[in-house]
Amino acid sequence: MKTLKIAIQKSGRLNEKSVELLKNCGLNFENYKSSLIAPVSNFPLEILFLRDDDIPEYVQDGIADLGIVGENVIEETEVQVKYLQELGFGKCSLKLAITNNSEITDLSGLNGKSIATSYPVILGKFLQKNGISSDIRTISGSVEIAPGLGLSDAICDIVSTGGTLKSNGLKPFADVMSSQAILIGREGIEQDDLVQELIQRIQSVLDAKD
Ligand code: PRT
Ligand code: ZN
Repeated sequence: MKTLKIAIQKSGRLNEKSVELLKNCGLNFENYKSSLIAPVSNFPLEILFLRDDDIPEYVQDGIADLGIVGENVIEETEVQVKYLQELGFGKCSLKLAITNNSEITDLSGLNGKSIATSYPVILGKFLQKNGISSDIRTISGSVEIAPGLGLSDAICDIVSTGGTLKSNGLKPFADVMSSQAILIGREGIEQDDLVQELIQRIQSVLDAKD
């Protein structure tokens, strides 16, 4: 019998809820922090624990059949994968933000300005759609400190409570995309009986929460 593989985040904001969801689906597995693969004892499934950034490509390339990852990461990596189920956790927004004393008042004010982000692909498409031409500065983390350091005029980053923006003297200015954790699968995998069984179990768990 074949064994499916599902990739979830090894540690970070989506790890705990992903593990909890799979356990609530009745799947038995050990969740050792040290192991990268956990076999499920009562379903033909293996769980791969990965950096979230790697999950979309692993699923696209068939190294994993399924994955749980934020929509922001899927869109940024521009992969060909199937959206199977919205999971309702990991909710956040990708927003443009400016300093509290910024003179920018609308999107067109970003023309010719620099924007720091870890999401150059999504931001680039958003700016193009809105006819704005800015200098995108890609940095991999601590984006919120960029304006204070004089590295950029604005930022585009993930916001959930808004606390990080506030404590860095920034204010949200425009919504670029909203995101949540999504169950993705490689193209065609949704036809598989085992995948359908798993999606049904996930949907029952999510329905029971409503
Ligand atoms: O190690 P690995 O690469 O796997 O993890 P990571 O550090 O890249 O990602 P992680 O664990 O931080 O986030 C995983 C996913 O959770 C993201 O891709 C989003 O889909 C989702 N998510 C939900 C968030 C947040 N909420 C969030 N608040 N991701 C990041 N943040 C950060 C944000 O970047 C900012 O620095 O939290 C800060 C803002 O939070 P607030 O509450 O102050 O607004
Ligand atoms: Zn990551």
